[in-house]
Amino acid sequence: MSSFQRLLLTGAAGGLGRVLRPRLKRHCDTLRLSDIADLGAAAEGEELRPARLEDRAAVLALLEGVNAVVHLGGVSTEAAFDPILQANIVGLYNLYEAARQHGVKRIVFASSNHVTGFYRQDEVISPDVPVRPDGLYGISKAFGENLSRYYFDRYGIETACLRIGSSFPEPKDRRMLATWLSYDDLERLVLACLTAPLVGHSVIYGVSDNRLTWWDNTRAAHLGYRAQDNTEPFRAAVEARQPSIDLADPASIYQGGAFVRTGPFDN
Ligand code: 15L
Repeated sequence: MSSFQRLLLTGAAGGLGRVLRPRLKRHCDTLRLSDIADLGAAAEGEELRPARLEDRAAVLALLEGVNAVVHLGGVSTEAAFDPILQANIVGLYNLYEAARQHGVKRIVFASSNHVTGFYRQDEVISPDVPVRPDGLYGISKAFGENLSRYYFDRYGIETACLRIGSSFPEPKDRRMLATWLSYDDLERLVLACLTAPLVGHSVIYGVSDNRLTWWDNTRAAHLGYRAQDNTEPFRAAVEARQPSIDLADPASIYQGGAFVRTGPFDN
């Protein structure tokens, strides 16, 4: 039996959206998919609803009749302020207002490790430390974490904010030996957040069980996420590909990697 009647997945045409699309379908009768990019053809049990997040009426319609939302939509990397403002700030407000109006009570929000990207790689931090965004993208994700906290405190809408590290088929470089989140662990994490009895407003780093870690997730144990993968099987290949690190490069000093030296952009 499915856990949900209808789930909404935004950003469904993006890198992680395409990974989660078939995996979430197993847990709901109907999976509603949204993006501004091409979503392809609808499989059985899927509903395609292209929508721009900054379009308030479209987002209001998008949340009608859904039990929970996995929100991956929006700008997913460092970029100019205007697109970030539209998709990640105006769009996120639209999403939470739509959730409030339709009585949707749980959202899994793809935040990012870039909310704390200006902490150093020789520090281990927990989600309780003050944010130190490494760019406009990280700032927009911090906004999302604050907005969702307000919607929990004021309206009881639960949100799990996932500060996702680097979710790719495998770690691409030495930084990702610490930040990698396998696709199977991503699925475990999202499902834990959708099904945990109590989420409240939780902030958790989305990371596998890597030997080297910069993030302490112990306070999010109530979500029941247990990572099962780690980067050790990839270490030798990654180190051979990237034999040395420039220790003076801000990208190897700070947790956000190359994001810390991206920009400025022309708007
Ligand atoms: C992110 O937030 C991006 O969405 C992703 O593409 C990666 O670059 C990741 O961070 C990372 O930090 O590796």
